[in-house]
Amino acid sequence: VLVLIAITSSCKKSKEAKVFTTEDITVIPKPVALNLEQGSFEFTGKTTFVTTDASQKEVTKVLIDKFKNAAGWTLSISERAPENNFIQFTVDENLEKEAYKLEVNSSRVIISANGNAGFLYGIETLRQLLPVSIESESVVSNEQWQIPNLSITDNPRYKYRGLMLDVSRHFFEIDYLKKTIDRLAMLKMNVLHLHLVDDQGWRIEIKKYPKLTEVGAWRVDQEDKHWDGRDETSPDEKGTYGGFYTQDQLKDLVAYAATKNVEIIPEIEIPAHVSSAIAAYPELSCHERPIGVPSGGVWPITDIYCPGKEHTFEFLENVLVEVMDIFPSKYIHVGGDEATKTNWEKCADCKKRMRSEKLENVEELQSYFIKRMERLINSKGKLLIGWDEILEGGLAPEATVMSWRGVAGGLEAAKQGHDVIMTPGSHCYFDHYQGPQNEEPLAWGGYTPLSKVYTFDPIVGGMTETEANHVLGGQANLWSEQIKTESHSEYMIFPRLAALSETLWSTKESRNWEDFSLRMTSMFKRYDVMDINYAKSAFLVME
Ligand code: TNX
Repeated sequence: VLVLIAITSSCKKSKEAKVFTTEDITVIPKPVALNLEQGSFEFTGKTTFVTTDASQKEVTKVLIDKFKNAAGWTLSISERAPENNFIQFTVDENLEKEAYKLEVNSSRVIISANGNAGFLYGIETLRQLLPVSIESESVVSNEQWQIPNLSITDNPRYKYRGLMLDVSRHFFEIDYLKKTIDRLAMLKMNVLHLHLVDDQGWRIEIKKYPKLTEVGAWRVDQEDKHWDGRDETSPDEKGTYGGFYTQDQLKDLVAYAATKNVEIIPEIEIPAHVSSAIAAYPELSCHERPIGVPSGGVWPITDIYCPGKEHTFEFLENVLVEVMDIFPSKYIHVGGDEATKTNWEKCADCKKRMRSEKLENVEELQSYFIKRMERLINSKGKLLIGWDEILEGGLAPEATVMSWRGVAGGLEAAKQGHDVIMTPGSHCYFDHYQGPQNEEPLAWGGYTPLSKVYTFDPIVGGMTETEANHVLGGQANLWSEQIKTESHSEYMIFPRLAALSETLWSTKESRNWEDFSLRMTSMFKRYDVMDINYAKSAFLVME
């Protein structure tokens, strides 16, 4: 009899609603407030999204596409709520821009938000509440598409939650950028910073200066020869490795990103890391020496833009006008890092400029350079971002500082009343190793495992409240000297981006490594189904 009871109860179980416990809720980043209730909601082929708004309909696509692939259903959208089994969108004007509320009971789900960003994040949370097989590209049979009854109130800790991709040192196709945007949205990250210019390649079409991409986007090989002492490619060597994005491709990418609440911030490096531009137009440097696009190149690279000549400013202004026309972001990043200024010291035009502008040294000359760029950027209603070197010689009045050499630059900028984005190498450099070096692919150096990223905090101890309010958020940087393929890029980004997203979204009080590690095991399964080449070495460093 006992055996019979056991058999009947286990048979029954498979048809019954799943019983959820808090351990089943593995959402990353962790929602701010969550109340688990009894019972569950089950998605079926009849589940309906209820909305009258066209842009909300766009947001539902994330789940509609998933169910189409994984369950073989075409879920419908309706303007009126059916009796039960629906997902309703409700506008709540009291919520902040990216905040959302989720109320799930057995008959319906209500997502409240004050705009598309919140609705999208509500949908992304639903996605992570569903079994990981929802990520499957082919129909999964015997899955129960249930989520627990619960209520969630959620909003971000920081408004800037970014990832930088260096598409210069190695070139990545638009489709990979779109895939990355989807994955950023899954983790409620909202900025993709594109490092479009560096010594090793100019990656954005500029109509007024076609040679930037005809010449500057191509180099002889894809190996990074950094640090090996080899001189630049000779100007007559024809490049075979490279690529660039057309303006139309970038506009399309920007529009795509907007549907995922991701802002694309372009970076056009000034005044250094620009051999690719000088290879195309040698007159932009002080001594006008012809150079080729280096694959890596000698260090330091001294061929940088000449601020002695008006022509340089004309060129950059024309470039930036085209750039600002493509990217609606209120920010334009102008680099500013690692400028070796020895040529400026020897240049008659630069000396003349320094005399006429009463500049004491080359740091002040760089500051003058950046300030001129800022005037143009501000005149178009936009704001300038630069790496923390832009502090040297005096900050441009409205500049936002991206602090990479630790947090000191960010701290100083906040003290001076400037906005700051924290990207310290110690926690945010995803070109670093993330596991034991002998088991990892070659990396740039450094050691930044998942557990270390998880301890990141953009607000530094000792900041006053006013200074802390200038900290917009943080960002991971993936420099790509060593990263030649998409799958390697994925490997460096995942799983570390998950840790970063939680440090930037969730409350400081909720941070808990053990709890995060447990939720990560479910995220790894999701990555498996999504076919993301994540670093398994993350397990090796878990305590
Ligand atoms: C420094 S971080 C750079 C990059 C390199 C990176 C390697 C920064 C603003 N500049 O050009 O790729 O180190 O980690």
